[in-house]
Amino acid sequence: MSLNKSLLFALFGLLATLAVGQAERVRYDNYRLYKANSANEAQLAVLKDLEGSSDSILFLDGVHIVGKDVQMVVAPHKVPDLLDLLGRAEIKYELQSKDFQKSMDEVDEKVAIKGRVGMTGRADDQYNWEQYYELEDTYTWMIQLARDYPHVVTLIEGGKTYQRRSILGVKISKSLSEKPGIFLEAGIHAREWISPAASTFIINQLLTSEVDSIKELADNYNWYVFPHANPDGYVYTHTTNRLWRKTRTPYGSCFGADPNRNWGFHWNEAGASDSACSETYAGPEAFSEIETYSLSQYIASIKDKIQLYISLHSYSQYLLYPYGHTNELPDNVKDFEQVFDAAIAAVSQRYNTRYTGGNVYDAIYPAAGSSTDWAYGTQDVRMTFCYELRPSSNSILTGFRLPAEQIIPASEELLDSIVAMATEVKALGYFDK
Ligand code: 0X9
Ligand code: ZN
Repeated sequence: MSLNKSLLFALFGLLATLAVGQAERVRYDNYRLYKANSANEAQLAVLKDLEGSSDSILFLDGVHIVGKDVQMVVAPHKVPDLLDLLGRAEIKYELQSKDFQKSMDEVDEKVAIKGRVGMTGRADDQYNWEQYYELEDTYTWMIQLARDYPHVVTLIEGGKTYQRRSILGVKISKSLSEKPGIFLEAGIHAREWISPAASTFIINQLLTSEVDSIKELADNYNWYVFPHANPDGYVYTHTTNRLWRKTRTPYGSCFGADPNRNWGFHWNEAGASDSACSETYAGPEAFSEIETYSLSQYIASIKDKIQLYISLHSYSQYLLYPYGHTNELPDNVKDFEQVFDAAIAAVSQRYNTRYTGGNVYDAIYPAAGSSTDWAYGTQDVRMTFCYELRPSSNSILTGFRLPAEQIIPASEELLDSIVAMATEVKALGYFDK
């Protein structure tokens, strides 16, 4: 072989390695999906121990409550050990899928083809809500909005990520006069793709809708919207592992902390883990993650301008309010209940979609260190809510992968709900602060 040729081969090999290193996707071929259920504290402890110790088992739910189902995606080599452990602890379980990859492939999510947005300027190339987008596409769209609506849309930055990406947001403000503020945070959990998609739907509606109730929302409030509170995680769900949840900070042999367990209010007191391999790792300390730290600094800088804070997650169709670290109720719980009732009545109006919920600790599970608890507990934002969007809790195989044709209906009903929420929050006087 000539020198040139062998050099070429070497180069090709190097490029191939680089490409593989960057782009190879995690697959779940022959992984099994099990559902287990603990009958007592001892059994719960066995499941908890597994959750923090093995990344051959991906827990799709938190392990916090006796009697609550937990879904586990189990690597083939780990199946015998797991069944042995469950058997010895007499924990009840059921096989849900023999091949998790195949089950996932049966659901076509529809993802935007990279580089399509704005490439030709054709109408069907426009950013839309019939598909999911990559981070870059949404950022490009937001930057264009600031150009298209120079007196209304301002780009804001909630800091940088571990991998030095920008946490980009938009402020929507229709006039310079003082107005109450609504903060909308989405995408803090990377795999919950409906959350950023719904947030950009809302941005678009606030800017373009002719519907009176939506025009009022746009006219009467300043909006601060961050579609991607965890950009590194979101990029990783596109390039590598669709089911990634956390940030991408390396911690020993595992990666990432749970950015919704990392905020500095009763941090790590309940429903969070000390193990870096856990999906609910609280991090080594409060605000260890640059994403939560820098976004919290931004929020603190405008805290007097925000009266309502909304965090978007999926899935299960819940609406939640503080607290996550204790079953004690917030002092204005009566007001929370009143707003909650109006908001969940409104969410079902259009498509009969049923939401439930209440205070985090009782309605779902203990979960300390969330953004909404921090905003309520330390920033004096007196109305903070968390939506768990579609699908419902029994849609195990769709779960975080809500088909794209549901982005619009899920977002429409969410906006109906937020209209009702804002109306109620206003009636209670919270926007007068
Ligand atoms: O566990 C979570 O962080 C949320 N559920 S999810 O399935 N999206 O991970 C619930 C968080 C609710 N807690 C607060 N927002 N306080
Ligand atoms: Zn979430």
